[in-house]
Amino acid sequence: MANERVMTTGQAIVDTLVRNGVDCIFGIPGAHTYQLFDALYERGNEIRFIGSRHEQGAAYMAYGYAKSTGRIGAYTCVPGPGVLNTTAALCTAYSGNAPVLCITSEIPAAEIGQGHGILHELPDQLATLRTLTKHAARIDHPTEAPRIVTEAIRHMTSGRTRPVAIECPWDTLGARAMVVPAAPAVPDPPPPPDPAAIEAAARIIAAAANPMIMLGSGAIGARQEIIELARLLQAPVTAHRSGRGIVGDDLPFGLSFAAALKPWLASDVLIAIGTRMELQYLRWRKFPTGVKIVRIDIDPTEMVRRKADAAIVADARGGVRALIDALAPRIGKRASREAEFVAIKARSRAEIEIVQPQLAYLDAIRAVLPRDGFLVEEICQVGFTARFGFPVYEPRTYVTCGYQDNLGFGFMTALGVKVAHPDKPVVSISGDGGFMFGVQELATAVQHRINLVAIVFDNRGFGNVVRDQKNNFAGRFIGSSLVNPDFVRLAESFGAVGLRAASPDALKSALERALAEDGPVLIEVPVAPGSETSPWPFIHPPA
Ligand SMILES: Cc1ncc(C[n+]2csc(CCOP(=O)(O)OP(=O)(O)O)c2C)c(N)n1
Repeated sequence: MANERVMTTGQAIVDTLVRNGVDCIFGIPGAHTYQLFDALYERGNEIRFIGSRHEQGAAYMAYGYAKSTGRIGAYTCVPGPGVLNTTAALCTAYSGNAPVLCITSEIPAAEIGQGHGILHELPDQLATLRTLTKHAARIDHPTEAPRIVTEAIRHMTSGRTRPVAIECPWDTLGARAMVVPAAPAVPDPPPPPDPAAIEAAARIIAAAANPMIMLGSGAIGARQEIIELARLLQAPVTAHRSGRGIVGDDLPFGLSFAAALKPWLASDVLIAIGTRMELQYLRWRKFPTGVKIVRIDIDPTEMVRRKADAAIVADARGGVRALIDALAPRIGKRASREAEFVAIKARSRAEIEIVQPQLAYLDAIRAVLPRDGFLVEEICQVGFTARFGFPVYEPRTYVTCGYQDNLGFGFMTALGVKVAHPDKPVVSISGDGGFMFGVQELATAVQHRINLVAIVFDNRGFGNVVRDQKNNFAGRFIGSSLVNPDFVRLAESFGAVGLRAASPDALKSALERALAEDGPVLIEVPVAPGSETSPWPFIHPPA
């Protein structure tokens, strides 16, 4: 067969990555991965390496790359502590349905399972990786590398995308053999929608007076079809996190979840597309009497987790197209409800106006960030508010951490978003607490000229915890106040630009300036501790 040649396993892995379109890999080298890094050095024109300052940074960057593009986000790290340092990002990729590929090493092959206490040994690393990913495998010989890497990529990109991991023992990475490359991975075709399920769904939906459409990240590929469905039904569309921007907040049908709660309580059918329905089941926790649920999801297990009255196992695009085809002949042209939805949105905006100062800062960011610019949220007062208070216009441009809500993911993830979109503005918003989880990656931003803007809202504490301890524990504050560096000088010491903005207007000017800079920028926004209005009544309304 053509192209076969003698390669190390490291070379065979890198060759397979290149054949599968991986053009960038994040990571940190070590003795166990030298052979992989040497192979990356050889193929430096085809695959860019970006070194981080902590493995968690590399894995979050891979997550940001994957989440914002839908393409493979790859990272590499040493085994044992290196791989364990990436596990928060791996569980984020799992919860965010992101195609993240972890490539790591192992102790020498013959030592695995012996318990001799070899450098970086874990009791069972492969088992650990299997619990954090959709698929994990070990490469035992150079000849196996093309097949095992390709197979992992096929698993990752078929059906519900989720992270996968590959490990290769230290000595095996350097072993040589005649290697036959494999053809690039071809994802399994999505299941075709079952006509009986489509018929059941169409019957339910055609009889409904007030259907609502709910979107998750599984709906990202079906934008046109979903807008067509919303128009046909004159139905409002909402999303919780990753589904935002598919139906933009500037379309009459696109309702933030704050705006969608009231219409939800008057709904008779929920059409849930590529979503776990966290909003309905875990946040709102209220169901209108007699409401019927129609689900379209590529993950069959979702239909077991939360039962539907009609369950369509299909990709969003195929499923929604089949549904429209079945519905169109049954329902005539419906009167436009666009004015009604626009009025609901305006009322909701007036209601959320009390969430200050967060909303004013988000308005300032939205005024400057172009509609296709990226905002990476965080687990902070401004980030929570952004979920319902920051309008999103394009799919994937609002980057979240899925259901993990893991503090600190934002800034590191934003670096990966910017690497994937060098020509688009990328803004990360963090609290002082969360930002410091990844502060070392300011060095990565400067070294690799990753020109993002990091806005740090400094309220000198874990603000959310401060509020909870004040309200629920009679002000018995513990572990929630923070002593911080001067963030402007901190940024400057890394070689980044540091700015301070003490009002929404000042943030607007600072952000305009920051986006014109040729380098990463940190903008510190001082906020009086405890001064933020709680956004929680809009996210998790009282029962
Ligand atoms: C990995 C992780 N650790 C801890 C928490 C718990 N937690 C949630 S919010 C929060 C405080 C966030 O503080 P900061 O980043 O300063 O934002 P603020 O709420 O002050 O705006 C903490 C500690 C978490 N969600 N994730």
